Amino acid sequence: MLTLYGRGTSDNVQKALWALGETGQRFEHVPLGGSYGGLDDPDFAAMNPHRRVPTLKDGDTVVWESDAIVRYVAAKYYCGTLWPVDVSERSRADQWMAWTLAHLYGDSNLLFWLTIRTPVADQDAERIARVHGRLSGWYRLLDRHLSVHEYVAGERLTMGDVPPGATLYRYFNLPVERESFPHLERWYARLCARPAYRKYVMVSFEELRGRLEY
Ligand SMILES: N[C@@H](CCC(=O)N[C@@H](CS)C(=O)NCC(=O)O)C(=O)O
Repeated sequence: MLTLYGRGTSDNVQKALWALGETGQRFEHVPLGGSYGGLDDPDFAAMNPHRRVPTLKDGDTVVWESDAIVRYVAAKYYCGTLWPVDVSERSRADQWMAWTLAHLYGDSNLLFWLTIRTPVADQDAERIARVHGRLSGWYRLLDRHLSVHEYVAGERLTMGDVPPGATLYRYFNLPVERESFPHLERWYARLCARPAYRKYVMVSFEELRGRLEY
């Protein structure tokens, strides 16, 4: 049995769910963390000593860290599609996953916390502008890349699209003034046309509004 643990409002869980959804594999989704709790349950802690979501269990195999889960799911269940067989194409996909984690994701997540999870009365406009400026720089770079490619690793969807693509629903729904990113927007529209993206990434974040803690 394939089981994915983690609340669907977590952007890291969304990456894993989206990848699983793309494969068409049947899997069980167990919401955990946030208002669901359960991260300190001994059974869960035995699977994932870091006690965070997402966590994947596939028979005797346990994988945690969302990008590791995306790679596992791609390699095992969508080889040749999400997981490119060609080493050069795979390294391009991998490179954008690593770049997202090292640069884009931190600012994307921070901007979400500053504008959505922080109560309006406590929000710091200067800090928001600074972080948004940095994030725009990352999206500008990606926009330039996408001006000559349909997807991040080339001309079709791969696992490389998952981490950067999963940041976009939130970004395009944050209360900030965005500059125009025509190629990024075209790519986002393509992702929005995918049933798995709509189901698992385009998820309301209202329950997180104003909540710095659970
Ligand atoms: N680097 C980890 C981050 C894991 C993480 O911090 N997950 C958060 C949700 S995004 C979590 O478990 N928070 C505790 C909670 O939701 O209660 C990954 O990519 O999986």
